Amino acid sequence: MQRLMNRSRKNRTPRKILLLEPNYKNKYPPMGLMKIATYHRRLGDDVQFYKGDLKDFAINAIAEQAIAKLGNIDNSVIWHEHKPVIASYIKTRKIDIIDGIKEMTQDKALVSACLESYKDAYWKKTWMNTPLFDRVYVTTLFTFYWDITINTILFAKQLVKNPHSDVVIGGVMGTVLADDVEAATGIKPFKGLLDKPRMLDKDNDIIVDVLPLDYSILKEVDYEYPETDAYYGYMTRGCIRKCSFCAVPTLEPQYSQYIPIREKIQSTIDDYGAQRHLLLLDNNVLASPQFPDIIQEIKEIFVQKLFWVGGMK
Ligand code: B12
Repeated sequence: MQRLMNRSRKNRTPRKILLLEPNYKNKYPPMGLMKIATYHRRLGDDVQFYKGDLKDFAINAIAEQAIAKLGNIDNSVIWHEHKPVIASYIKTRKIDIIDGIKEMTQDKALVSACLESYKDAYWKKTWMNTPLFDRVYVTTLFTFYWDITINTILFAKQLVKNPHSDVVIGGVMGTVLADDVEAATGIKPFKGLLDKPRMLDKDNDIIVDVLPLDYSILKEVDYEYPETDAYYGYMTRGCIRKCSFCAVPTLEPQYSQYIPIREKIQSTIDDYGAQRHLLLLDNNVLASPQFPDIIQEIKEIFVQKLFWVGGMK
């Protein structure tokens, strides 16, 4: 697999990838996006995660662009230190906010004009003319978070060049209500799991679903997931039943009765350190004929601590 990844990474400039989780309340971090983060980082792409107020996201992104331009005008000032002030000016349009900044530079007129142009770009919505990302992934969860999820997808469309190919939707709501999501946004969501090669890109064979989670993306957002400090995973997939009221047969049509978790936990420890809890998101673990094996593996990992070095909490 490594060889394939190296080959695909060659000759390609890193893509700018944004992972968006709509700003709904949820308990567990978005595992789908954490896997997609691992996928893109392994390909050498530049990955950013966001969950929060979308207006603030846009303003911050424009402030970043302004800062890059200001660096070209006068590189004696560390403009990054003034990002909150610049963002506040873009947001409020209050000119006196940037008085202090102008005092720091010899190029007052140029700096003023630059900041004004980025403030105008936000208010006149011309910032959308320059795509900020090569691809934006939007995850979805409960169908009762319809409005906030659709608004997030509509926002994502403004951040890329070709919304139809560059905005990628997946997860529970995107799968269960795929046609409605397409009607509301014009984008056809991915249905179900990313469990086959070439689902996101045609030039590599990586299967996203089996990748370890990238925990580092969670540090990029202010949102605090109630269930933190844990290894997240599954030890089965799908369900043996096909109840008419339940979305699981659509989401995970195949029942996998035992998915070992040892290696994933080891790789989380190696990359992000030991976690306190194990949170399994299985649908029907008790239906598994290998339930004793599942419990045995958990015991070996956590009770007997058979395999890892590097400590645990
Ligand atoms: C864990 C879980 C919970 C957790 C919280 C989950 C969370 N993330 O915060 C808890 C236990 C709290 C919970 C509660 C409830 N849940 Co629940 N829950 C689940 C479960 C088992 C997993 C959801 C999850 O987080 N999956 C993690 C996923 C996102 O990671 P993944 O599998 O690696 O992702 C793959 C794909 O989804 C896809 N993908 C994911 N994101 C993306 C993004 C992109 C861009 C792409 C391309 C692909 C992609 O690719 C990934 C890799 O293969 C699902 C059933 C299921 N199997 O999905 C039910 C489910 C979502 N829950 C359901 C329900 C009904 C509930 C409750 C309403 C139950 C109740 N009556 O109280 C409550 C609601 C709580 C609330 N008000 O917030 C229903 C939702 C139905 C609906 N209409 O929305 C489901 C589908 C179960 C069912 N039986 O139908 N739930």
